[in-house]
Amino acid sequence: MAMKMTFRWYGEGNDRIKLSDIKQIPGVDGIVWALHRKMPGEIWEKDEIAAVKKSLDEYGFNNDVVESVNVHDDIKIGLPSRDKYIENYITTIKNLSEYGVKVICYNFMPVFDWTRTDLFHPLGDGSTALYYEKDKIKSDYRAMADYILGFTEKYGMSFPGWEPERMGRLDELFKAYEGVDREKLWSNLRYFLEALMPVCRERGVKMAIHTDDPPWDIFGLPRLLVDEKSIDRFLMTVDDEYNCLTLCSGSLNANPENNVADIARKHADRIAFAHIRNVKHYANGDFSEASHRDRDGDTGILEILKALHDNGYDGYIRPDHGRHLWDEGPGRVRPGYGLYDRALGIAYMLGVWDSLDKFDKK
Ligand SMILES: [Mn+2]
Repeated sequence: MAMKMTFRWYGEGNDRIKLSDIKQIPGVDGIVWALHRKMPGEIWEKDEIAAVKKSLDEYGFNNDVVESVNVHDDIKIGLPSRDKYIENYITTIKNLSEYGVKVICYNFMPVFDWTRTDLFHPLGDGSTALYYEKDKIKSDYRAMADYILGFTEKYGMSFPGWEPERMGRLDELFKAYEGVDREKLWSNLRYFLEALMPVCRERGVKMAIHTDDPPWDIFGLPRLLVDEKSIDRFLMTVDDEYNCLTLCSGSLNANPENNVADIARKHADRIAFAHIRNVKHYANGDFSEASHRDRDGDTGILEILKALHDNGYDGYIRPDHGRHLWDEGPGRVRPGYGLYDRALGIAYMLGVWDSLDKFDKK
């Protein structure tokens, strides 16, 4: 079994990139997809899933990986209503499995999904990338949310995890999370996964949690999947081959102390999906995303790929975010999800992988 390369695509009418463009990138086996108009907690219906599968089939892409089926806040908070939303989630897993889905990527971050302070930060060579300025994420969550939401409104885009409907209730959400400390959040995550595991086993669907981005608490909200120790805890808490990780190299390495290759080596058998992205660190704690080339950042892309390869990794990989190149300015591209740099990232990763296959036989 070989590693399977994938490419994230936001769907017909929701992504400027066409499946026919992606088809021209060498080595892409599958599309990482989602029903992006679904609110967390809603059931994904069979006919909706079938329609996406059909469009991917036409290009010979597999639909094995979904990113994301978002988790309703009531589940993360641990409200009595969580059982109803967990039932819905289970129905969605069953529906997805009927159309061949094998991995569901999700996250368990309170209130905010990924967080950045500049979506088009100039890198000095004419390209731009996502950027995190540490000083801007101190106490005023409203200012950060306004920046991201202002962008989505201006360009008519919605981002996963940044649904304007949810963000409109920010103060209310923060209040609802008030009693949820780190241990409570761990136990709510465990409750959720233990409810899901029987159906995952029965249907052959792996739940692959995305590591938190960035990997530290923000605005007083706890984050769980932040380093090697917490990942150990997560995998032991629900020790089931269907309870897996989405190893996101860029998220983890936003903390320069995280050695992503070590984590990949240690848990290769529980990684169902890998997001490969390079990060460049600045002394003051800011970070910028960078090209996939190992030496353009500090994440250790070569070490990570070798760690996966050495351990016979046969899961899914995708280039995570890319820079915005050539004509990919604001309004013309989803931040982080342009065509060109992700295609270059795939070429780089496959170059490394093919070389390891050929010259580094174990
Ligand atoms: Mn990621």
